Amino acid sequence: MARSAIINVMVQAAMKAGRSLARDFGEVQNLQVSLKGPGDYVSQADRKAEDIIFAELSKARPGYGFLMEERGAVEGEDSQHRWIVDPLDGTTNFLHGIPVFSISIALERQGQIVAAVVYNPAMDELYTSERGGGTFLNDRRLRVSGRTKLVDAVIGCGVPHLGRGHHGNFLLELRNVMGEVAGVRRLGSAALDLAYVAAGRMDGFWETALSPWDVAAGILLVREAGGFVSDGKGGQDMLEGGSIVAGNELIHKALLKTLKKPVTPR
Ligand code: 2AM
Ligand code: CA
Repeated sequence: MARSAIINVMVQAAMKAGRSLARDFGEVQNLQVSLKGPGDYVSQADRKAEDIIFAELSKARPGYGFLMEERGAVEGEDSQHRWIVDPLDGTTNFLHGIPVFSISIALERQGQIVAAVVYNPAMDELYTSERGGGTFLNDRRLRVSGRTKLVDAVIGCGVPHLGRGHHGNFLLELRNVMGEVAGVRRLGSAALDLAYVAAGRMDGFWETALSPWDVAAGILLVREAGGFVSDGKGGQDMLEGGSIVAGNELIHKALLKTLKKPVTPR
């Protein structure tokens, strides 16, 4: 499969950071038993991965701006382009030795996401997407699932963390959803959740209290695989608003409706 120059740049950065994360992930298991635990080690791994991505992308496209989880916003001379990067999405999984984490890199051009890479180094799964060009898992073209009814659907979600999001609201949403679907899953990496929707592994996904770098790349993956993405109200404020709902056309619509249903005792 021929990849465009910009996707090649992003893949190279993601793979290089991925090798670093994979090495550090191997060490995490050993550190689990140490007194201090792997906490500091993991923040170092996270920062190292971000430094690699920052260096690679800056070298390949000097002047582009950045929005990164650790560095925050870095202005570039080129105001048209911005990289939105999460060097380690699924930090809690990484910390616990669970191989479900990813690197997420999106390119925004004039406020629109035009290219996306999500890479899970532990499973060597590389998701790439370019606006108008479809979504790929390694070399295979992806398509969102064809299931049409919630009753057949597996839906991913994110559980708000301690001190984040509205836990009571989440329980109401979960109660609505679990009463209507075949199964609910919780991966712990929003970027991978969206990649799994793009791959048709999960039929839909919703989460709140997210940051732009958690979802920027995943949004394009889903759309270019034929799926639909909105915020929790059905609008398009996913990056700044922090809520997201994704799926194929029918599941996305049904999931939005179910999430908002007033709760009745049952
Ligand atoms: P992270 O691993 O980069 O922190 C899991 O539900 C999703 O929530 C992940 O994508 C995770 O990204 C994200 N998330 C956002 N803010 C978080 C926080 N303060 N603590 C843990 N996970 C957070
Ligand atoms: Ca994240």
